[in-house]
Amino acid sequence: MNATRTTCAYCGVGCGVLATPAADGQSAAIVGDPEHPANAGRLCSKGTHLGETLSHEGRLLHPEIGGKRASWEKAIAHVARQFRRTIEQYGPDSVAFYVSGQLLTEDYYVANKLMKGFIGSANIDTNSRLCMSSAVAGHMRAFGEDVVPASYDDLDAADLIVLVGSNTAWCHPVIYQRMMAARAARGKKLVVIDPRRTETCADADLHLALRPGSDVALMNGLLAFAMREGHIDLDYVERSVNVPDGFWDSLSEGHDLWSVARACDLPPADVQAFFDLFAAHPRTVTMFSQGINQSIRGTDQVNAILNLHLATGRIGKPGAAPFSITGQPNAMGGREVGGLATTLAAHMDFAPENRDLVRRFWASPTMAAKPGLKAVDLFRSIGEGRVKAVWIMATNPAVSLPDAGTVREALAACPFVVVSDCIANTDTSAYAHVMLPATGWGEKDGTVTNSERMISRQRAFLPAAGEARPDWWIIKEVARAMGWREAFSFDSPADIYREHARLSTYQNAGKRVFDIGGHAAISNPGYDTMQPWRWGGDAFADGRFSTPDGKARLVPVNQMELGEPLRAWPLTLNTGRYRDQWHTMTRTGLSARLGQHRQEPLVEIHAEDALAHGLSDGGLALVATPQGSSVYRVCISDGQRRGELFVPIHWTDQQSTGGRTGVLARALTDPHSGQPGFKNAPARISPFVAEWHGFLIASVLPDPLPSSYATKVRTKAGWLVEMAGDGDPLAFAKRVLPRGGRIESHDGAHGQHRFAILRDGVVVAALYIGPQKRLPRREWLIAQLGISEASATELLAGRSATPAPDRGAIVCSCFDIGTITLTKAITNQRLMTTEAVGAALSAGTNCGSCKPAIQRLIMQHKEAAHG
Ligand SMILES: Nc1nc2c(c(=O)[nH]1)N[C@H]1C(S)=C(S)[C@@H](COP(=O)(O)OP(=O)(O)OC[C@H]3O[C@@H](n4cnc5c(=O)[nH]c(N)nc54)[C@H](O)[C@@H]3O)O[C@H]1N2
Ligand SMILES: Nc1nc2c(c(=O)[nH]1)N[C@H]1C(S)=C(S)[C@@H](COP(=O)(O)OP(=O)(O)OC[C@H]3O[C@@H](n4cnc5c(=O)[nH]c(N)nc54)[C@H](O)[C@@H]3O)O[C@H]1N2
Ligand code: SF4
Ligand SMILES: [Mo]
Repeated sequence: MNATRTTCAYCGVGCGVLATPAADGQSAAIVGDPEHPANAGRLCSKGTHLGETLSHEGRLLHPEIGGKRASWEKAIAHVARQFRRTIEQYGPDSVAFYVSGQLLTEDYYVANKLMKGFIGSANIDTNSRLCMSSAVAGHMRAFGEDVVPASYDDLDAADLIVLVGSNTAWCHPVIYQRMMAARAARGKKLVVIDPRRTETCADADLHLALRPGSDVALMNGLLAFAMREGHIDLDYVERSVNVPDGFWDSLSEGHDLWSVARACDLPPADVQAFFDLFAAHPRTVTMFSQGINQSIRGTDQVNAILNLHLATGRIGKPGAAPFSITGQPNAMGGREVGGLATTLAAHMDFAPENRDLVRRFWASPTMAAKPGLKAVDLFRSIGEGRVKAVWIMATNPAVSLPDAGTVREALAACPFVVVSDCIANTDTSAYAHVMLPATGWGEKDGTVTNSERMISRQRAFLPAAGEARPDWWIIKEVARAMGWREAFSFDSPADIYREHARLSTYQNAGKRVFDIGGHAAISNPGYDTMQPWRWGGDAFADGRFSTPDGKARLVPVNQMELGEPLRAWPLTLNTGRYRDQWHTMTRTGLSARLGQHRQEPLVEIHAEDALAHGLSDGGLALVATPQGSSVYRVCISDGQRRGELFVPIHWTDQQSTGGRTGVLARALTDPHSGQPGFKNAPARISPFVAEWHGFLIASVLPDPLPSSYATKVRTKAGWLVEMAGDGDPLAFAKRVLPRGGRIESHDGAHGQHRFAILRDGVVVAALYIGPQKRLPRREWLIAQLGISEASATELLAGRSATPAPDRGAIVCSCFDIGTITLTKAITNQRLMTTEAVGAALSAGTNCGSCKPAIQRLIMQHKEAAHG
């Protein structure tokens, strides 16, 4: 069968993929598309293992009303009726949509048109509010339009790349690899600004582990330095930038090197080194993401970066740009259609002339008059009973919104909740009155826009699972059932794309850069064969911006007060992502290979803090904030600053009783963008005490997992469950172990209990309980599941009688290579580059996502050898 050209389901890099479906219709061979400009054939670990996430396991296969199977006809009529009634009784602002940067542009366009143009409310917001709304607000303030003035080519052309609040090596791995390739070829400089030492720092010239939330002080300090040392591009500023009165005066005091170093808690020499690098390399790209956006001063932080680039003229030139990199595959498409409650459509806001224009174009009977509720406020309104019907599409707010506990209470109290998802059981679907099955990646058709404004096609290569339907189809059917048949008579994604393109150009006359009118009449075959293309070209290269006077604006921003930690909450909680998991794990959680990289949610902590709080590496800890608490596995890390904790965002009720980061985050938001400050919450930590620790390896899981801490991860032949609990371990074993031939051993003196269950001589489960430090290593045991010739003594010992060398924690998920194997090879064979390691062990030679980790092991070896 021929491969289908499509685009990766995950991050905003937007890599091209070639997918060849297998005969079973539930898996596919996946390789990078060598012709796609974003990745030229490369894929990261998540993209590489997409094929393992396509099975129908866990899929929602038909509509449900009140938990019972229903026909599409009934489900659509029911949703339309409930929304209509609510609107008739309480007005259009009593209903809402909460959508997602993981919808395709066509889905997004129809949802936005229905809410803003026909229901007549702007209560449609998206999870992009949690993701890059501060970047949007910053762009609007500085440029007059939300345009990202950068491309991946700029990363190739730059002499200096500054990564601010971005763990690129894990979150945008293919971009990271591209930067590293250009660095190897041309020796460009790399600076990473992040309180944590992440793998992104593995090959950096400079890492500034600044105090969290002090980025404005650093950027303003650099701007003041540039002013003092003559690095301001006066001609450019004169021609293209509007400077408010007093702007420069405000930078003349308190921005000397020492003040900046103190505010950021950095060595002055490091700050100076950064400033000198900036001064020496006019071709600078500053790439930023959640360390900047997810702050209660996110918009100011964005503008501090934009100010720097505008004042030094480092914008609109090859290799010189501020670059807000997007997280989700279609965060940019969502901006284009106006999916945020605060924008209208096609890069227009709610100014009267824009409202009028869009109203005429849509022939809208009831155009929304004003911006709608932003995500956090939207869910607050649901909780207060003002919003009475909500439709959630392609996002999991019961996990991902801040103060997720209160969000759940709001959903539980909401009279009518509709959820469109591909997966049946999510933490959010637990609250749904109606569930609508959406087609997933590989089954749906449409377009997405990546971080650099490149529009690519996603194409179907698999049949829809069960009765699943594309999101655009579901939304337009509900719109038609609500009475707007004519306006929603779309027959295909191509129909929708053409209308979207027509709106972008309708009476635009060069006012907005977003104009894809060239595709207003694209034919169906033209749409089907569309090649990846970038809109907006070299935006702002002519020094003209989308403001009335054509000039960009410097925005005065001040460093917020950071204050001292409170006695009750002595620590700061930082949250973020793991290399091999995607958000709430509904898809990456299906892959055994991706599950190997991090098998549990960890709380990373500095050794001295661990000591001070009585924690040991590998033990469990309770992390608490004023909002809530959850349990994590302790990981002592020299990459953490003192006083700071880091936890991942991925774990949900579906995988774990712990690691519930959503309940810890505060619902505090940036005043301009409404984006929550996810990266920074006051916290405390204490040991989580349990009478026993254990783990279960099983081909089928017991349900529910009856212990006070349990977290599961998929393995090749089943599951690994890490657990801790109180009470009699033998009674516990009885409850969780499946039927079958049982072998067991007990060492009462050490509190050790070991069990294995065999059926027809095949290992189906094994359970080990004891004090945690004495538990056997997992890898060998995991490999015994489903095997028939395992020996009883070996199983109970937890290791082979002729043990293979221990690999250590898996680093390379493509070739199953662990830290210990790598470290040994680096030391014994003197492998001093990632290429040499690749040649010797293959590690890092497939997707390359683990190269930064390998690089770090090489650096550690060099440091040890020299120190
Ligand atoms: N593997 C993987 N990749 C993903 C995703 C995923 O779930 N998994 N999700 C995608 C999405 S939607 C997004 S939005 C992106 C996010 O991509 P990133 O923004 O790169 O990811 P995060 O881990 O959220 O946070 C980045 C870094 O910000 C740092 N930070 C925290 N506070 C501060 C601060 O005050 N100042 C500075 N300078 N830095 C700070 C954190 O320590 C962290 O290392 O990733 C995308 N890619
Ligand atoms: N504490 C903390 N919280 C955070 C963050 C953080 O850094 N810290 N980051 C925030 C950010 S940047 C983001 S982007 C969010 C992400 O958070 P979410 O958007 O809640 O996470 P996902 O797991 O991506 O949810 C997507 C859902 O859509 C479903 N889905 C997938 N494809 C389709 C489709 O085609 N159609 C439909 N209808 N459904 C589909 C999936 O099964 C899944 O249930 O989390 C935010 N929350
Ligand atoms: S970098 Fe990885 S996750 Fe992102 S689009 Fe490319 S292959 Fe997909
Ligand atoms: Mo995101």
